[in-house]
Amino acid sequence: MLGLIAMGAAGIVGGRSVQDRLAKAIAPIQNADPTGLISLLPLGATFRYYSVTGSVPSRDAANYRLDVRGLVRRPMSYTLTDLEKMPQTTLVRDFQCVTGWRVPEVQWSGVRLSDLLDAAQPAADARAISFGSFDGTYTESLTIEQARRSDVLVALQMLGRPVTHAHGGPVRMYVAPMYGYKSTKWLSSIELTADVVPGYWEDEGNYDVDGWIGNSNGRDDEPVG
Ligand SMILES: Nc1nc2c(c(=O)[nH]1)N[C@H]1C(S)=C(S)[C@@H](COP(=O)(O)O)O[C@H]1N2
Ligand SMILES: [Mo]
Repeated sequence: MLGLIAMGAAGIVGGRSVQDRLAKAIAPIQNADPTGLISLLPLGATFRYYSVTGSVPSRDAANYRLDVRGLVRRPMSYTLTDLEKMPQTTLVRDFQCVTGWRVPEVQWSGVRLSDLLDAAQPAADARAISFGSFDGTYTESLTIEQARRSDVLVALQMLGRPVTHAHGGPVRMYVAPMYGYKSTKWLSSIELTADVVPGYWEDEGNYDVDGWIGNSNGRDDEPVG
């Protein structure tokens, strides 16, 4: 009881309470875990399934579309088959969430985002990308320079098989050099914008817009270099 009161007093830091941040970090786990048990387990080397919305519709080759739009000369709309026919890149990297869990050596395959940007021909004033999800809520952002890196993929495969619905399939982002929140699940749109539009957690959780792994955001107990 005393401990709880002490935590409450210590919780008001920098205008945003620790409890507030914790509640927001834990909420996505509870959304994906109606039993509430997962959030009681110690964080280990396994994936959490995150969604900021209660349920997400399934999409497959019959109805999946990825739109590339905004400040581009050639707006594009890709089917899953279109994406599968493009050159695929495979990466094996640790996957790390800012809340402290990390999965070692995860294999990802997909189309380089830079290939999709080349096809769309960004206008001269396009300096950033805003990613949309068919969950209807989640958003993320990158600068064009970050988006053109060869380790930024529109991922079709994860762990050697098609990305599952729970992991954001059929198509999700995989931004290898950044924390997991930059990798939008259930990817539906790639919009070129003049300036960076901060994403869902950058607004709601005050996460860094530049989510480089190692810049711990003050949330990660064991950053990797
Ligand atoms: N659409 C959507 N994408 C998302 C999220 C989300 O809640 N919704 N969570 C992000 C966060 S914080 C992380 S760590 C990863 C988790 O991916 P996973 O659910 O496949 O483990 O997805 C990211 N992409
Ligand atoms: Mo995360």
